[in-house]
Amino acid sequence: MKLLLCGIVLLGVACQKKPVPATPAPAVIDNRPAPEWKSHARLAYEVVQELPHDAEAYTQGLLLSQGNWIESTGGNGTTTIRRVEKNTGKVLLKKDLVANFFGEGVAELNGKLFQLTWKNQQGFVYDAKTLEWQKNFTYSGEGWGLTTDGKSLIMSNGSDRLRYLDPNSFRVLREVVVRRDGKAVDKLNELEFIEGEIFANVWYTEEIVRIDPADGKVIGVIDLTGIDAKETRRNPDHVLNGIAYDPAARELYVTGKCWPKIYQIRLVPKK
Ligand SMILES: [Ca+2]
Repeated sequence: MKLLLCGIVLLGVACQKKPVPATPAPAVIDNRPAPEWKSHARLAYEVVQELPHDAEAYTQGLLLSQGNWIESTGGNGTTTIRRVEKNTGKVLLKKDLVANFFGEGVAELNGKLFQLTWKNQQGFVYDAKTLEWQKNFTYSGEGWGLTTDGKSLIMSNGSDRLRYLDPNSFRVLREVVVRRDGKAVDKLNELEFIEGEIFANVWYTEEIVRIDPADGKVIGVIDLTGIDAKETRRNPDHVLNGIAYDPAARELYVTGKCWPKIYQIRLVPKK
Protein backbone atom coordinates (compact mmCIF):
# COMPACT_ATOMS: atom_id res chain seq x y z
CA MET A 1 0.00 0.00 0.00
CA LYS A 2 2.83 2.37 0.93
CA LEU A 3 4.52 1.66 -2.41
CA LEU A 4 1.31 2.28 -4.28
CA LEU A 5 0.72 5.56 -2.44
CA CYS A 6 4.33 6.60 -3.12
CA GLY A 7 3.78 5.88 -6.81
CA ILE A 8 0.72 8.10 -6.84
CA VAL A 9 2.54 10.88 -4.99
CA LEU A 10 5.49 10.66 -7.40
CA LEU A 11 3.12 10.77 -10.34
CA GLY A 12 1.51 13.88 -8.81
CA VAL A 13 4.91 15.58 -8.52
CA ALA A 14 5.82 14.62 -12.08
CA CYS A 15 2.57 16.15 -13.32
CA GLN A 16 3.28 19.44 -11.58
CA LYS A 17 6.25 20.06 -13.89
CA LYS A 18 3.92 21.09 -16.69
CA PRO A 19 2.10 24.10 -15.22
CA VAL A 20 -1.26 25.12 -16.57
CA PRO A 21 -1.51 28.89 -17.06
CA ALA A 22 -3.61 30.83 -14.58
CA THR A 23 -7.13 31.78 -15.58
CA PRO A 24 -7.57 35.48 -14.89
CA ALA A 25 -10.40 36.40 -12.55
CA PRO A 26 -13.33 37.58 -14.65
CA ALA A 27 -14.15 41.28 -14.25
CA VAL A 28 -17.88 40.67 -14.73
CA ILE A 29 -19.34 37.57 -13.08
CA ASP A 30 -22.85 37.92 -14.46
CA ASN A 31 -24.95 40.79 -15.78
CA ARG A 32 -25.25 42.43 -12.38
CA PRO A 33 -22.86 45.14 -11.30
CA ALA A 34 -20.11 43.96 -8.96
CA PRO A 35 -21.08 44.01 -5.27
CA GLU A 36 -20.18 47.26 -3.50
CA TRP A 37 -17.78 45.57 -1.08
CA LYS A 38 -15.45 44.72 -3.96
CA SER A 39 -14.27 48.33 -4.11
CA HIS A 40 -13.00 48.29 -0.50
CA ALA A 41 -9.83 46.58 0.70
CA ARG A 42 -10.68 46.75 4.41
CA LEU A 43 -14.06 45.40 5.35
CA ALA A 44 -16.05 44.91 8.51
CA TYR A 45 -19.45 43.24 8.90
CA GLU A 46 -23.02 43.69 10.02
CA VAL A 47 -25.04 40.69 11.14
CA VAL A 48 -28.16 40.27 9.00
CA GLN A 49 -29.51 37.20 10.79
CA GLU A 50 -28.46 34.39 13.09
CA LEU A 51 -29.29 30.81 12.20
CA PRO A 52 -28.95 27.73 14.41
CA HIS A 53 -25.88 25.52 14.12
CA ASP A 54 -25.07 22.21 15.84
CA ALA A 55 -22.72 23.17 18.69
CA GLU A 56 -21.23 19.65 18.47
CA ALA A 57 -20.32 20.12 14.79
CA TYR A 58 -16.57 20.76 14.49
CA THR A 59 -16.97 22.69 11.25
CA GLN A 60 -14.25 22.08 8.69
CA GLY A 61 -16.18 22.72 5.50
CA LEU A 62 -19.41 24.57 4.79
CA LEU A 63 -21.32 25.36 1.62
CA LEU A 64 -24.85 25.95 0.39
CA SER A 65 -26.41 23.36 -1.88
CA GLN A 66 -29.98 23.65 -3.17
CA GLY A 67 -30.87 25.89 -0.24
CA ASN A 68 -29.45 23.61 2.45
CA TRP A 69 -26.10 23.49 4.18
CA ILE A 70 -23.58 20.83 3.30
CA GLU A 71 -21.16 20.55 6.19
CA SER A 72 -18.05 18.47 6.78
CA THR A 73 -17.10 18.03 10.42
CA GLY A 74 -13.77 16.93 11.83
CA GLY A 75 -12.38 15.15 14.84
CA ASN A 76 -11.53 11.52 15.41
CA GLY A 77 -14.82 9.68 15.75
CA THR A 78 -16.89 12.81 15.12
CA THR A 79 -16.19 13.17 11.41
CA THR A 80 -19.28 13.41 9.25
CA ILE A 81 -20.62 14.76 6.03
CA ARG A 82 -24.16 16.07 6.39
CA ARG A 83 -26.95 17.96 4.76
CA VAL A 84 -28.62 20.37 7.16
CA GLU A 85 -31.84 22.38 6.79
CA LYS A 86 -30.73 25.98 6.47
CA ASN A 87 -33.19 27.79 8.67
CA THR A 88 -33.74 25.18 11.40
CA GLY A 89 -30.37 23.45 11.69
CA LYS A 90 -32.14 20.09 11.44
CA VAL A 91 -29.85 17.34 10.13
CA LEU A 92 -31.57 15.92 7.05
CA LEU A 93 -28.93 13.35 6.08
CA LYS A 94 -25.65 12.38 7.70
CA LYS A 95 -22.84 9.93 6.99
CA ASP A 96 -20.36 9.09 9.73
CA LEU A 97 -16.79 8.28 8.82
CA VAL A 98 -14.76 5.64 10.60
CA ALA A 99 -12.75 6.98 13.52
CA ASN A 100 -9.31 7.12 11.90
CA PHE A 101 -10.45 9.67 9.31
CA PHE A 102 -10.44 13.32 10.37
CA GLY A 103 -12.73 15.30 8.07
CA GLU A 104 -11.74 18.62 6.54
CA GLY A 105 -12.97 20.79 3.65
CA VAL A 106 -15.86 20.03 1.32
CA ALA A 107 -16.79 21.28 -2.16
CA GLU A 108 -19.61 20.54 -4.61
CA LEU A 109 -18.90 20.17 -8.32
CA ASN A 110 -20.64 18.32 -11.16
CA GLY A 111 -23.23 16.72 -8.88
CA LYS A 112 -20.58 15.38 -6.53
CA LEU A 113 -19.29 16.29 -3.12
CA PHE A 114 -15.56 16.13 -2.46
CA GLN A 115 -14.40 15.84 1.14
CA LEU A 116 -10.81 16.14 2.35
CA THR A 117 -9.24 14.60 5.42
CA TRP A 118 -6.55 16.19 7.55
CA LYS A 119 -3.55 13.85 7.61
CA ASN A 120 -4.92 10.72 5.95
CA GLN A 121 -3.96 11.98 2.45
CA GLN A 122 -7.28 10.59 1.25
CA GLY A 123 -10.41 12.32 0.13
CA PHE A 124 -13.89 11.00 -0.59
CA VAL A 125 -16.31 11.56 -3.43
CA TYR A 126 -20.05 11.35 -2.73
CA ASP A 127 -23.22 11.74 -4.75
CA ALA A 128 -24.33 15.28 -3.90
CA LYS A 129 -28.01 14.29 -3.58
CA THR A 130 -27.82 11.02 -1.66
CA LEU A 131 -24.42 11.45 0.07
CA GLU A 132 -23.66 7.91 -1.11
CA TRP A 133 -19.92 7.26 -1.16
CA GLN A 134 -18.57 6.83 -4.70
CA LYS A 135 -14.80 6.62 -4.42
CA ASN A 136 -11.62 7.70 -2.64
CA PHE A 137 -8.87 9.89 -4.04
CA THR A 138 -5.38 10.65 -2.80
CA TYR A 139 -3.22 13.75 -2.48
CA SER A 140 0.11 14.56 -0.87
CA GLY A 141 0.40 16.53 2.36
CA GLU A 142 -2.38 17.67 4.65
CA GLY A 143 -5.91 18.56 3.64
CA TRP A 144 -7.55 21.66 5.13
CA GLY A 145 -10.07 23.72 3.12
CA LEU A 146 -11.75 23.01 -0.21
CA THR A 147 -13.82 24.99 -2.72
CA THR A 148 -14.31 25.20 -6.48
CA ASP A 149 -14.36 27.83 -9.21
CA GLY A 150 -16.73 25.63 -11.20
CA LYS A 151 -13.89 23.90 -13.05
CA SER A 152 -11.19 22.88 -10.59
CA LEU A 153 -11.12 21.95 -6.95
CA ILE A 154 -9.14 24.48 -4.94
CA MET A 155 -7.58 23.21 -1.72
CA SER A 156 -5.63 24.63 1.19
CA ASN A 157 -3.25 22.58 3.34
CA GLY A 158 -2.43 24.85 6.26
CA SER A 159 0.38 26.58 4.40
CA ASP A 160 0.40 29.73 2.24
CA ARG A 161 -0.30 27.65 -0.89
CA LEU A 162 -3.57 26.91 -2.65
CA ARG A 163 -3.59 23.95 -5.00
CA TYR A 164 -5.85 23.60 -8.02
CA LEU A 165 -6.86 19.98 -8.62
CA ASP A 166 -8.50 18.39 -11.63
CA PRO A 167 -11.81 17.02 -10.26
CA ASN A 168 -11.52 13.80 -12.27
CA SER A 169 -7.85 12.86 -12.15
CA PHE A 170 -7.01 14.87 -8.97
CA ARG A 171 -3.84 15.95 -10.76
CA VAL A 172 -2.35 19.20 -9.43
CA LEU A 173 -3.01 21.75 -12.18
CA ARG A 174 -1.35 24.72 -10.56
CA GLU A 175 -0.38 26.20 -7.23
CA VAL A 176 -1.03 29.74 -6.02
CA VAL A 177 1.19 31.35 -3.39
CA VAL A 178 -0.83 33.67 -1.15
CA ARG A 179 0.85 36.96 -0.26
CA ARG A 180 -0.43 39.94 1.69
CA ASP A 181 1.64 43.06 1.07
CA GLY A 182 4.42 40.75 -0.09
CA LYS A 183 4.34 38.55 3.02
CA ALA A 184 3.24 34.93 3.08
CA VAL A 185 -0.17 34.22 4.59
CA ASP A 186 -0.06 30.71 5.96
CA LYS A 187 -2.57 28.59 7.88
CA LEU A 188 -5.15 29.13 5.16
CA ASN A 189 -8.15 27.09 6.20
CA GLU A 190 -11.80 26.93 5.07
CA LEU A 191 -12.42 28.37 1.60
CA GLU A 192 -15.24 29.74 -0.52
CA PHE A 193 -15.12 30.95 -4.10
CA ILE A 194 -17.10 34.21 -4.11
CA GLU A 195 -17.64 36.65 -6.98
CA GLY A 196 -14.43 35.60 -8.71
CA GLU A 197 -12.32 35.69 -5.54
CA ILE A 198 -11.26 33.07 -3.00
CA PHE A 199 -12.29 33.86 0.56
CA ALA A 200 -10.18 32.05 3.16
CA ASN A 201 -10.34 31.66 6.90
CA VAL A 202 -6.91 32.01 8.47
CA TRP A 203 -6.60 29.51 11.33
CA TYR A 204 -6.80 31.06 14.80
CA THR A 205 -7.57 34.55 13.48
CA GLU A 206 -10.73 36.61 13.24
CA GLU A 207 -9.91 37.56 9.66
CA ILE A 208 -11.03 36.30 6.30
CA VAL A 209 -8.64 37.13 3.47
CA ARG A 210 -9.85 37.78 -0.06
CA ILE A 211 -7.46 36.23 -2.57
CA ASP A 212 -7.10 36.98 -6.26
CA PRO A 213 -7.06 33.51 -7.88
CA ALA A 214 -4.88 34.77 -10.74
CA ASP A 215 -1.80 35.60 -8.68
CA GLY A 216 -2.56 34.77 -5.04
CA LYS A 217 -2.43 38.39 -3.91
CA VAL A 218 -4.59 39.30 -0.93
CA ILE A 219 -6.83 42.02 -2.32
CA GLY A 220 -8.85 42.60 0.81
CA VAL A 221 -9.37 41.58 4.40
CA ILE A 222 -12.60 41.14 6.36
CA ASP A 223 -12.33 41.80 10.08
CA LEU A 224 -14.81 39.59 11.94
CA THR A 225 -13.68 40.54 15.43
CA GLY A 226 -16.44 40.12 17.97
CA ILE A 227 -18.85 38.18 15.79
CA ASP A 228 -19.31 35.50 18.44
CA ALA A 229 -18.99 35.77 22.20
CA LYS A 230 -15.56 34.18 22.73
CA GLU A 231 -16.26 33.57 26.42
CA THR A 232 -18.91 31.04 25.43
CA ARG A 233 -16.39 28.95 23.49
CA ARG A 234 -15.87 25.72 25.40
CA ASN A 235 -12.49 25.13 23.83
CA PRO A 236 -9.87 27.54 22.41
CA ASP A 237 -9.85 25.41 19.26
CA HIS A 238 -13.40 26.51 18.50
CA VAL A 239 -12.24 29.22 16.12
CA LEU A 240 -13.87 30.98 13.21
CA ASN A 241 -14.04 28.46 10.36
CA GLY A 242 -16.76 28.13 7.77
CA ILE A 243 -17.71 30.35 4.86
CA ALA A 244 -20.70 29.76 2.58
CA TYR A 245 -22.16 31.86 -0.22
CA ASP A 246 -25.41 31.92 -2.14
CA PRO A 247 -24.36 33.47 -5.47
CA ALA A 248 -27.93 34.04 -6.72
CA ALA A 249 -29.05 35.91 -3.61
CA ARG A 250 -25.54 37.21 -2.93
CA GLU A 251 -25.82 36.13 0.69
CA LEU A 252 -22.70 35.47 2.76
CA TYR A 253 -22.61 33.22 5.83
CA VAL A 254 -19.89 32.47 8.37
CA THR A 255 -19.56 30.21 11.38
CA GLY A 256 -16.95 28.53 13.57
CA LYS A 257 -16.07 25.13 14.96
CA CYS A 258 -18.79 24.05 17.40
CA TRP A 259 -20.42 27.47 17.30
CA PRO A 260 -24.14 27.41 18.11
CA LYS A 261 -24.88 29.83 15.29
CA ILE A 262 -24.27 30.55 11.63
CA TYR A 263 -24.25 34.27 10.90
CA GLN A 264 -25.49 35.84 7.69
CA ILE A 265 -23.38 38.96 7.32
CA ARG A 266 -23.29 42.03 5.15
CA LEU A 267 -19.85 43.38 4.26
CA VAL A 268 -19.34 47.06 4.97
CA PRO A 269 -16.27 49.30 4.65
CA LYS A 270 -14.14 49.26 7.79
CA LYS A 271 -13.97 52.65 9.48
CA1 LIG B 1 -16.85 26.94 2.20
